[in-house]
Amino acid sequence: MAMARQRAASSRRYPMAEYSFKTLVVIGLGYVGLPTAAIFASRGLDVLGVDTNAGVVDMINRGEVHIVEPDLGGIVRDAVSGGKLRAATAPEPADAFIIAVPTPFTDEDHKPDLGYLMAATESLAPVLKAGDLIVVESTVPVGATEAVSNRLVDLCPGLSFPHQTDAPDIHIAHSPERVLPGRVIAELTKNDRVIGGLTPECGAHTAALYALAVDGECLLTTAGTAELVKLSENAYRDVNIAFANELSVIADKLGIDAWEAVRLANHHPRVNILQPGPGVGGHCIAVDPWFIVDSAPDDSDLIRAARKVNDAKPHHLSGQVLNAAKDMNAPLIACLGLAYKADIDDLRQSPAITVVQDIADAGHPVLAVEPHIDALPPELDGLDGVSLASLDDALAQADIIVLLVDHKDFKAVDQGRLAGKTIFDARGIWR
Ligand code: SAJ
Repeated sequence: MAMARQRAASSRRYPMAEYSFKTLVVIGLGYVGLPTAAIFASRGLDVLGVDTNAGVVDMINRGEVHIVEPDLGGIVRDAVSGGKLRAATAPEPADAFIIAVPTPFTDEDHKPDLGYLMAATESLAPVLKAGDLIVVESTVPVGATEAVSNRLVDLCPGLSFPHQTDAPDIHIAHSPERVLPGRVIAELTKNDRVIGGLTPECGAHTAALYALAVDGECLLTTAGTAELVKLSENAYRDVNIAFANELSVIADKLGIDAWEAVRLANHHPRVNILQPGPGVGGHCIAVDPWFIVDSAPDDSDLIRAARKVNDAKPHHLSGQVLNAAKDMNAPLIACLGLAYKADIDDLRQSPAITVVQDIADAGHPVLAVEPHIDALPPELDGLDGVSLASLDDALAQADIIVLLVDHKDFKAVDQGRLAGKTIFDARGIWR
């Protein structure tokens, strides 16, 4: 941590002492905001977490968490019982504010929906004072951090903002979260941070804040560059997963095992193909590339094509399953896993849900197995023939088994129990 402090300090014009942080408000207590609030609290700041969901606020104030994420529960419990972390539904005055709210896209045309970001921004207006710092951690399209500054000018007539002057009352920066669900706590502190200030001082102020919690390097740039960097990281992964998924569709057609082909190709010293799967889910990789497409629609053919390949993959898989079901008499189909990836409870944008929907829409009963939830998600609840089942029941009863998520429990299945059943292993774990 000392090194990170030094690096941050060396890139600033003013001595570090100029910025001191006793209080922090984190807006949005989801997969990123809650761990961020808890880590800063564990490093000694008095942290208020803000969420519009009163149920989440109550849970956190009891020292409990609403998210499955390794090590998060203990850190939150300790921070709350130590009096360093509390939650509320509205912000209070503080030295710094981190915004970590969702930035989804609109269903119809994949345009960024900045509604939550702007609502969070507006909620800060009554509590801001000269000298405060606002950091946007949410993944946003290029230009959104400046839009935050613009919005506040109208709401806070007595204060100056960084798009107006080099020496504003309020500093604003973008510092995108880059943590991998399932490894959030480690990655929050270890990963390097890209920090894009609307002015260089905004960046330095932000680096001083993150140096309190981050052991990785703080890399200073402009807000626009930081915005594009974050989007590029996820688009890069999406394009690479699309390559693996397209290859697996081709391999299926040619009667070749895609995972074996990928494994052997990866023996080449300069080849590292990712793993084919049922498609790409989650709140980031399936969303963020569209923000680039929206900013430059005429110049983003590859990024758009990757999105289409990955979005088509669950339908390719359900087509294969339905094809096999045609030749069977009223088969019972089990789908193993609803989460968007292994060993988490997050179902957002999950391709597994699309596969279950396709199979149910074709009139087949589906036993859905997801060890991390205890009720079907709204997309599947009430869908004719879909029920939540235990792994044991599904393995005992189903004629067709579709493995959608490489959860630990599914990897551990004794393959003798699959004998006589038709298997679609979309993660290549039972090969
Ligand atoms: N997937 C594959 N094959 C692979 C790798 C992933 O099919 O070889 C699928 C997964 O099953 C999942 C999806 O892709 O459905 C995305 O999973 P992921 O583990 O690649 O990434 P996320 O969405 O959980 O987290 C990503 C990370 N970004 C990058 O790795 C560039 C994380 O660092 C970001 O912080 C996060 O997005 C975010 O919040 O933006």
